[in-house]
Amino acid sequence: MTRRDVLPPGIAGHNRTMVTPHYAVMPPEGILESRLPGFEKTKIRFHTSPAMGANFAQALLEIEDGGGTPAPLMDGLEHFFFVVEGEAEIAADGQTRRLDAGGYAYVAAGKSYAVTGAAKIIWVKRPYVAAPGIAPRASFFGHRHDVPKVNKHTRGRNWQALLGEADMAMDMEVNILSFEPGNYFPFVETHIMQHGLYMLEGQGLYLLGREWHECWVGDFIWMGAYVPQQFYATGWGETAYLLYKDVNRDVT
Ligand code: UGY
Ligand code: MN
Repeated sequence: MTRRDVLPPGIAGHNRTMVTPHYAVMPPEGILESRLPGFEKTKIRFHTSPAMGANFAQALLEIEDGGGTPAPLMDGLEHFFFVVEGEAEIAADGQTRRLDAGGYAYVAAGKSYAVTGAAKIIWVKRPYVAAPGIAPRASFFGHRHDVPKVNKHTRGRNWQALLGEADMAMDMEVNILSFEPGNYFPFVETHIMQHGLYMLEGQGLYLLGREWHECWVGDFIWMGAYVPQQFYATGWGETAYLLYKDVNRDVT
């Protein structure tokens, strides 16, 4: 039983929501659903979009059994799908894989995509920024369990680079950062890159600008460019979050 099962939604939320021009903290209970053409029996809860100031869009897809995209879609964007719960069939550029929780797909810009199944899926999409003389990567699939955990900076803080790291063909990374209880960043980060963060496991305190925010499983955080950021994992188990980051491009 989770905390959310035993507390009324108003209490569980206790107004943790915060949206500023530089960052946003959004607990799941307040994120209302959208529906989109091309998706059946699917609730789409947008986490962020350019309307918030983000250079990408992120949503949680909640697909009922038998729902999803009855036909492949194509919109010129690059896409990332990560299965949080359930099982999904995801097609990328004509290739289909059945993915359980932790499975993911990268769909190269301008290629077709389709998603069906009974699942909760994080969906990231954005226009691809090409690098002169470097061919973009083709679409591909992966699973969280197959990506090595790399220890960085402090003991107990591990990174998994789902889309690779420092690959100049890519204009974004999606990483899973995991923290043993009590672990933290060794310094406050301030960087040009934006983030979309989805809490997969555990809980902690996030410093954004000058304020600390409590965050739990299912929360979304948007961090705009140059937002000072720092994290302390709290609770008794491992904490992990999925983290979008725009990288490898000079956009000045
Ligand atoms: O890669 C990152 O920028 C990461 N350390 N930031 C974060 O977790 N807020
Ligand atoms: Mn960062």
